[in-house]
Parts: sequence; C-alpha cells; structure tokens
Amino acid sequence: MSQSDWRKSVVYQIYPKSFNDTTGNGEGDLKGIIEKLDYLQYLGIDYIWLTPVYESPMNDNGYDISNYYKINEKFGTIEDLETLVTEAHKRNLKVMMDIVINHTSTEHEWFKQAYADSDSEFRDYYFFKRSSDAQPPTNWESKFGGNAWKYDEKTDAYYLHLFDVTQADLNWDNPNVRHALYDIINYWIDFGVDGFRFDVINLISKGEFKNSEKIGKEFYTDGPRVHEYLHEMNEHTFGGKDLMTVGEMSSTTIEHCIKYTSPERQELSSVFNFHHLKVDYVNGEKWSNARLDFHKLKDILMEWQLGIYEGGGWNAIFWCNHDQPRVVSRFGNDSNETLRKQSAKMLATVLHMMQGTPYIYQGEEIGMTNPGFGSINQYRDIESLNAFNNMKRVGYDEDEILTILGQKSRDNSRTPVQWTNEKNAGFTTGTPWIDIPDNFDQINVKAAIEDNYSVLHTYRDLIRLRHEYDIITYGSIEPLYMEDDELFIYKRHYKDETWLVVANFSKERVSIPKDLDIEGQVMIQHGNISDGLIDGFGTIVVAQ
Ligand code: TEU
Repeated sequence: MSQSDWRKSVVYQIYPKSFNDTTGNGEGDLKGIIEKLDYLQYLGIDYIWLTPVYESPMNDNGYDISNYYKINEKFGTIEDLETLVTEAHKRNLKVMMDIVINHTSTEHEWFKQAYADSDSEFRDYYFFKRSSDAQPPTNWESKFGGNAWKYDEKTDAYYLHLFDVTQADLNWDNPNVRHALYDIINYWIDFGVDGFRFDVINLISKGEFKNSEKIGKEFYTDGPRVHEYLHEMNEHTFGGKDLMTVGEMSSTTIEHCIKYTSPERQELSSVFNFHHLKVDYVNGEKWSNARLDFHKLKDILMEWQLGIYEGGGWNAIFWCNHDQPRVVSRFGNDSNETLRKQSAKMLATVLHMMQGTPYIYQGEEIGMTNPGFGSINQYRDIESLNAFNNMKRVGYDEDEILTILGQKSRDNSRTPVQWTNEKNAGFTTGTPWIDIPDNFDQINVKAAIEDNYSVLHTYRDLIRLRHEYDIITYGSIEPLYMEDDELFIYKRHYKDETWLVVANFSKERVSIPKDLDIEGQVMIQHGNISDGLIDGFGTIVVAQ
C-alpha cells in the first residue's frame, strides 16, 4: 500500500494489556495479538496501532518508557514483535507503533543519571529547576492532578512532569535529546514498522516557565518551537518514506493542526484532536456528572471537518481510545440490546462517513460498553485513582464519585476484549488484571460474527465502503439542518457525486425534515424509515 493509500486506510487500535492473553497471567501479550491477526484481516482494517510495549514500570500502562529499545517482558520478546510484524504483513496489515517522546519514565537510564548527579550530561535532558522561595518554579498542574513539579532534596531542585510524577518531561530544546529520540525512531523504522502514533506530541516545546492561569497549558501547548521540531524530526526519520504518522494533540487548534498535517510542511501525516470528546464536561471539567451536549458535538465535529479539509490538513477521526469511555455508553444507549446495537451502528456510520482516517478502538466494533464498576477497588488507572482521592478530599460522596468515574474513567475502555461467552470472555485462562463486565455472555466477537445484524458487520461494511468509494476519502463535507435537536445530517460531495448521511441520535422515532430529499441508492441503512419518520438511532446513507 503506497503512502497515498494511507488516506483510504482504517486503523484498529490495540491496547495489548487488554487484548488477548496466551500465558494465563491475566494480561494480554504479543502472541495474543498474533493469534487474532486473521480476525483483524476479516474485519478489513489496514493498520494496527499498538499502544506502547516497550520496557516500562507500567505506572501509566506503558506510557512511562524506561527503555525504548527493549520489549516489556510482560508482553513478550522482540522476536514475538518480529513475528507479529511479519505475520501482519503477510495479511496486508501494517503496524503503527505508539511512541512516547514528550517524557520518559523516571526509571529510564537518562533520568536515573540526571537525578543522581546534577553535573551529569543527562541533567539537561530534563527540566530540573531551582526555586528561590521554597515553592515549585511555577504553579503548573499535572494532568493527573497535583503540582507538575517534583522536589529533589538532594540537589535542591524540582523536575517537571506534566503527567505522573514518574513521567519526567524531556527537554526538546536540547539537540542531544532530539537526536537521541530520532535514533530511537530510526531503529523502529529499520525494524520494519509502518508508522508511528506520537503521544502528546504538541507538548514537546515548552515556552516560558511562568505562573499560569490555565494550569500551565498556555506555555507548553502547541509551544513556540513545536513545528520546527516536528519538521526536523520528519527530516531525520520518517520523512520521504512510506510511513504513516499521527500526532496526539492535547488541547490544540485547527490552525495548528493544519500546519501539523499540511503535506508541504513535512511534519506529520495526520492528527488526533479531542475537542469533540469534551462535550460532556461541565465547564471543561472532565470529572463532572454530565451527559452529551448534542449541538456542541455536531458543531465541533463539523467545525473541524470543514476547517481541516479547507486548510489542506488531515484529521484522524475517532470516538474511542484507551483514554476514553466506550462511545456506545457515552453517546449512544446501552440500556438494552436493541438500543445498544442500533446506537452503536449509528455512531459508527456517522463517523466513518466523515473525511479523515478513521480509528476503531478494540471492542468498539462489537459495541462493547462501559463496565459499570461498583467499587473503587475495580479501578486500575492512575488517573482514576488520583481523581477518586482528589474528589474525596474536596467532599464528594463515594456514590457521586463512582457515578462520575463510571462515566468518564479511562478504565471504561481498558476492560479485556470480549472474544466469546466462555470464562473470562475467552480473554485469559487466568485472573484478568481488570474485571470484565457480565454482558460478555451476549457481547462478544464470536456472537457478533455469527449475527448477520451485529455491530461488527456494520463496521465491516463501513470499512469496505471507504475502500471502494473515493467520495468518502476525498469528498468535501456540507453540514445540513444543524439546528435539528435529534438528527445529524450532512452531505459529502466529490466530482459529480453526492452522498447524504442522516443519523438519529435519539432513541425516539423522529421526523425527517420535510424538504430533505432522501431518495437515492441506499449505501447503508439501519432502522426503518417511512412516512417521513426515521427509527430511534436509525441511520441512512444514500448516493444521490
Ligand atoms: O494521553 C494524553 C492525555 O492527556 C490523556 O491523559 C487524556 O487526554 C486524558 O487522560 C483524558 O482525560 C496520552 C496517552 O494516550 C495516555 O494514555 C497517557 O496517560 C498520557 O498521554 C501520558 O503519556
């Protein structure tokens, strides 16, 4: 598949720890992925995005890397990864590695030397700063709660960690850091991977270290030299090669994302943004008990679709990943099987008919739901546990906290893939590292394959349509009836073709706008449409 083909590709994200366990230790592994490659080929996807499998103390489940050149033995061996890549390629599947280069684990050799000796050559690989008034250098906050600076008494200095205290931010202003990171990327290019997902890559350039009104974001988000650094990284590594790259952009803007992904700027191929996944935050606060703001969702998605397309950039489009709740529970309806399947198909269709590269998160293709954990003891994620303690400390009662975690926690999407209705959903013969919701007896891959009307077959249809029809990849988009309270309606235009997409985000049967012509060749339809009405969570795509 050539570089240009990546634009017609669909990416499947694997969180290895929860994908498939072949050792019985209760955690997924590389051999478990190899076992499922035929399934992924059957699904029809093109790329596999592998979240980090490098050596790591796993405080943040691998996003705290202690050795970029070694595989965490919990996942297997470098030979297992070689086999995975080889077997994937045999099935015309490409492998995209996730690489975390905004920060390292504090167990990385660079940090250990920097921390041990303030005169070390690695001291300037990180941000160690003295403070005059026994306060942290700035009032910046970690995205996992608390201050973003950790004091080291031995050298009377603080080091910066925008995430966990065991994830020390790298100093990209130091060319030795940048070139050491380019060596790592080139190692994995030579290994034979087909692309990279760059973790929080728009945070790498820190501007001034000053006190902030916005936890520090304004000083390091889309920082002053970020485009310069990305272009340099492109030139020294994947540039000009048949590799797809995607940058995870935290709190970014359309303007920056056009710059990140405009081919002539030679930075990245595509970017993730998260603005559409904050429409159920109250005043931007994730840990709040709120539901979908449908108009905000439509507005943001269409703003980004139009902005990036007209700007010549490239979106990565997605509902779910390992940091987000399950979309069918969040924006659909998982209260019964009919509503779960119908709303999952609707959500899949409305996203996959948009412009950009779609990402499917493991289990999304069968409509897996949030697990509805009833106890804090079932939670595993450092962000969730910090949030629980922080909310408890400021007086929330435990039921309210569990309701909020049940809606927003990253653990929601980290429960194991439900393969069968057998013990532990066929994920492991051991004790799963995180509980599996009871609904695996109904919601599992085996049942989905056997059910012609499953969510899975909708995803397979959508992937096939993207591969077959250029309008989905290259067409422009035209939002329609944005004022409608239940329907998400837009058109795609390409050459002399027009496709109309109508999706009902409510569970009620509602009227289709009287002046909307829905005649045409039906490309995909779920739910009954008659007498000017569309079923609850009904969807239709017609070529006109
Ligand atoms: O996530 C970036 C990030 O900000 C996430 O923490 C996410 O946006 C947030 O949890 C939503 O509330 C990346 C990785 O995807 C995430 O798993 C890592 O924990 C984080 O970076 C640090 O590497």
